[in-house]
Amino acid sequence: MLNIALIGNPNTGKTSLFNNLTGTYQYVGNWSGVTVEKKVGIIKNKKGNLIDLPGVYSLSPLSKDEAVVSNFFVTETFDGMINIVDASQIERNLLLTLQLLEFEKPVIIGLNMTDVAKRRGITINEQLLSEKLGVPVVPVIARSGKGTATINDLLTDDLKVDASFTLKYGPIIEESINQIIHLLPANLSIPKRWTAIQLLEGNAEVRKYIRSLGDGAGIDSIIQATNEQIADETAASNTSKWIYSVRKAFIEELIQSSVVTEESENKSLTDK
Ligand code: GDP
Ligand code: MG
Ligand code: K
Repeated sequence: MLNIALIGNPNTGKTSLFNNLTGTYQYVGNWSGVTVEKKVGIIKNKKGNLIDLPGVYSLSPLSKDEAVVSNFFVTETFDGMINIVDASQIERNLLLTLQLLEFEKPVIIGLNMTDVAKRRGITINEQLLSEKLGVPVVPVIARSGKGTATINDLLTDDLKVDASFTLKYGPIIEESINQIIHLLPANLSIPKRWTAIQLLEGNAEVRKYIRSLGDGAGIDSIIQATNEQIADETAASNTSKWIYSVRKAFIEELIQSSVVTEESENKSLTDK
């Protein structure tokens, strides 16, 4: 049985896609310790469960929804993710996507709201986007169910990572990543590079988890020294802003090559 996480920004069509991909049986409860709804359904192709995570813009927890998602990543075992991306807001949505790809598990991108994007004159070269990110990109209209059968077909037993995506964050951060990786427990069950990046960004849930495994002060001093070095030697004021700017630059380049926006006459911001 596969366990697949459904994850994306708020209001991108997660619930619509969830309902399209799962049958009538749904388990609804709360995530442990918090009053955030947890919903699990059986995928129509019977290959496993789909877990609906709260909508978030980033993994670094500022809200209890983001804490739920970070906790899920560090404590639950799952086989892959469906990342729902709003095609009409692709630039902002891809910031989360990059953090998901860094987790080194299979990702299928469900490119949703393609009808809205089309009306706004946005054309996305899915093939190119898929090549650049190393994962399948499936255009869908979650509200009507269009394209969701393709996602269903991709959820097979041999779901695998085709290409491992790596974004380099420059010499200061890369050096710190290496130092942190050496301090992480050898048998850590989550990817070390992802963990190091999240720690450097200041993900408090990930820090709590690593501390619970018994790590001492070593990691904290690397995080602090990195923050100081970034503030001194780069245009950014701290590590998390630096990491954000590297991701942003990567996304801008990606969009320049794979997204074309035409000036359309009836561009409406309220046509969802
Ligand atoms: P969630 O907040 O991510 O769970 O998103 P929902 O599934 O609740 O969808 C948010 C809104 O967008 C709802 O009004 C949906 O009907 C609408 N919606 C979802 N998918 C699409 C789509 O592909 N196209 C359009 N036009 N609207 C959509
Ligand atoms: Mg929802
Ligand atoms: K600076």
